[in-house]
Amino acid sequence: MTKTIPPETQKRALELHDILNRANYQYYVMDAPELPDVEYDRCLRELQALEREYPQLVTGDSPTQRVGAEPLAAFTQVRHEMPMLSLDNAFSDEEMEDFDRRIRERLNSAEPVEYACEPKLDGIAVSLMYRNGILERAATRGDGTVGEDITMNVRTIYSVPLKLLASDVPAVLEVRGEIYMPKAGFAALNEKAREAGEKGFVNPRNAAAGSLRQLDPRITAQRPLELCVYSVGIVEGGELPARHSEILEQLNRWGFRINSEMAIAENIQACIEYHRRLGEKRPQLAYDIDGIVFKVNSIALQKRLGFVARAPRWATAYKFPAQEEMTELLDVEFQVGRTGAVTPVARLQPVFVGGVTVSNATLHNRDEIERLGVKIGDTVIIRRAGDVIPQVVSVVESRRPADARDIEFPSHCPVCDSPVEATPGEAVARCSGGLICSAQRKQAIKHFASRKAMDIDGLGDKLVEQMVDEGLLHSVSGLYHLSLEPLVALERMGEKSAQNLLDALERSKATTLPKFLYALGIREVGEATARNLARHFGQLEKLMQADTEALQQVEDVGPVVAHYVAEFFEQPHNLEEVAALQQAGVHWEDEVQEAGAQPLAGQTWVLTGKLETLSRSEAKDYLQRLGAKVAGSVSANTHTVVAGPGAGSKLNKARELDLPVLDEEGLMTMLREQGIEI
Ligand code: 9MJ
Repeated sequence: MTKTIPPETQKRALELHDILNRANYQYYVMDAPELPDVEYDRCLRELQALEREYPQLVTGDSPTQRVGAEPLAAFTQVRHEMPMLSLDNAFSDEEMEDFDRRIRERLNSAEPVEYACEPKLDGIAVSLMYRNGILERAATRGDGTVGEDITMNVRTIYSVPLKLLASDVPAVLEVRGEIYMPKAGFAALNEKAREAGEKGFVNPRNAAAGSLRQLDPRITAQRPLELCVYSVGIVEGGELPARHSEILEQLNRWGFRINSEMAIAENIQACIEYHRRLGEKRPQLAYDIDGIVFKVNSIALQKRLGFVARAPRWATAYKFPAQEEMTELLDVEFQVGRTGAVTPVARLQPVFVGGVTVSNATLHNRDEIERLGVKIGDTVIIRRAGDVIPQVVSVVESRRPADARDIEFPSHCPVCDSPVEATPGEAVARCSGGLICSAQRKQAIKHFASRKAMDIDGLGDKLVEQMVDEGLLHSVSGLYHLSLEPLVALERMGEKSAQNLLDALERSKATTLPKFLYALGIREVGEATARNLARHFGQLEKLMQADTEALQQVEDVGPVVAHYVAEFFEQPHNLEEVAALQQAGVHWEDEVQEAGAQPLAGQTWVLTGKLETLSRSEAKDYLQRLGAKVAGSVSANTHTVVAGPGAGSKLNKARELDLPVLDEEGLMTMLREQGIEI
């Protein structure tokens, strides 16, 4: 038997609805959170507890319903009483002017027409039906006349009001808009899918569609979907403003998210200008758009203009160049990068996409080829968004030719024939040839010469390739042994540019420690890390001696970076190169170490035997304060051993390894010299 709900409980439940609805609105619609998270959670838990006690309180508009209801067996069909329209397209400024001219002719007016401008979201069009302010039904557009009932899924989206925020709303209000997935949410979702070994979605639009098509609303609830509204359908029992832009503002006050880029244009030229401006801004927007929608702003004029077939005469979508196109995968080549990473590159039948002609696209790595299931000869979809390098996003399997070939990942480097090795747990396969591999050498030299590294003017990529190919240059340090004659003998190199290059090389010798470290091209050591390393250690020698533990004392250096740095300075050929560079005259001033200088940074000390003046822990503390690591056993990495009376095997080992040994006296002297008062 259900318990009767006491009136004060009913009242409290409604109060909690209001608090939570308003908090959702501030957070998800207005991007201006008001209620602290803890308070939100507290109210939600209180409401959940009430609903557990009185299940009759669980209504479709309860804020607790966002988590997703039980799965459905199938979607039911919904007929749109007022058809959901499609839009005509325009692809050029001229077509926009034609659109405007047709409108003014039909209105028999020489006056400019005012338009509302809205980014055209690339998502799924939906209709939301509110009765007495409560969301009753959500449906997809479908074919414009019949769509699918996705109410349970739509309720999980926080920017969808379950109840409108005012009481003066029309008794029946159908609101239309787009459900979409912002770019960041899409990237995170795909990242998770990839980690789980799943396929992921091709683009945010497909991800939004797939998420809404889930029969289990609890899955939809996990997806980062948003709603943005742009028109109304059926309205009964209430009046709306006379202009489209004002209707949107009204909808916003009632609880809906509208596009913050929306603007009003006084005439068609202003529309064209808006389209150009948003086209530039497109890569920075948080969501995908495929054009701009322009609508006659006056509802009275919209009514006079009416419709042709399925599209209104009073609106058009001025499209941007497509960011995705189909083309043929002609071949796959493998490029070797600076760190030996072997990257498959798709050679494509040239195609115009995202405003440029694309003939190559990255395939990233072996896992990506597998994930896409792509073969040579396939028709593929290429995406180029903003300045991002073109990607192969999917394969059109229905178009696969009979003679499509598998892509074979090379077992040996295509440049130097050294074995290609896959690191466990890493998607990237690498050429094991190191600097034997001319591809890696070329990249290392290009990086060394680049502006943020040694900044060698006039040493472009082509010239580096030419010099390595002609056997003129074998290493980074070889740059400083170049002479005029062989340079002049190179194709397209005159005496003047050869001399300019030698002068630039000479100038580059005076550098800074951060630039030099960055120039070495140690894996994962970018400019910022190089700067942190230089500041922490002050001198190259100290950095070179540092073990991984000491390296991790540096800001932003974790175990991975520490490993790469330590490994770099363990390899004899790297040490030879560094020495050769210094010998050739590359020099810098030591860095001023950051506050709390650590002169023993990078050193490992060992304490053994009995100490008399200091306790063991005091000695350890002082050494650590100076940046040393204090270890329990002696190895070749040990910098100094402090031995007191009774020292045994550790002292013997230190002697064997010819390590510096100090007695307590010596330790005290050193500590005092470093400014420690004992
Ligand atoms: C999108 N997709 O952003 C319309 N749309 O208006 C906007 N779509 C539309 N308006 C009438 N902003 C039919 C479709």
